Amino acid sequence: MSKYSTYFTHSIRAAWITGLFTFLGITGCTTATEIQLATVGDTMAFDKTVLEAKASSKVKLTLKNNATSPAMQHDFVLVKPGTENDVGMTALTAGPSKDYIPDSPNILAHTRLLKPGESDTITFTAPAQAGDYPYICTFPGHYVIMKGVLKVK
Ligand code: CU1
Repeated sequence: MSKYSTYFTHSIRAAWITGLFTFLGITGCTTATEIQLATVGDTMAFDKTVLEAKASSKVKLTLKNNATSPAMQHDFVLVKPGTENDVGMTALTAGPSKDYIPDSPNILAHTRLLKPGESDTITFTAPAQAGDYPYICTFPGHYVIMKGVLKVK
């Protein structure tokens, strides 16, 4: 093997390794912020009303519905600042066939609608812009009091 071809082989290997590390950095190696959220008994309340995440970071969120009453179905719907009432009201027209989750550009992330005892885990990217992002439960009548804020820093 000539000097030139050895050099060539080495640079290919170096480029491949650099590429691999870049790939890992973009995908798996950045750990997601894990958030455990639950509902409180048979009430219309989340157990945490303030959550935090870094801008543009990966968030893995689990919502557990701790209710026992069949009437207490809940979800987690993250919305753009100032749109919680609007999304809460359009959820009513979305109806049960859509699990009261409307098609809205104001919704940034959401779990499915959970019956008592159920849980759902979602992963999403936190907004790139810092700010207070409201989250609500869109089951009819709940959003008025069942809400919290994701603080993006
Ligand atoms: Cu709810």
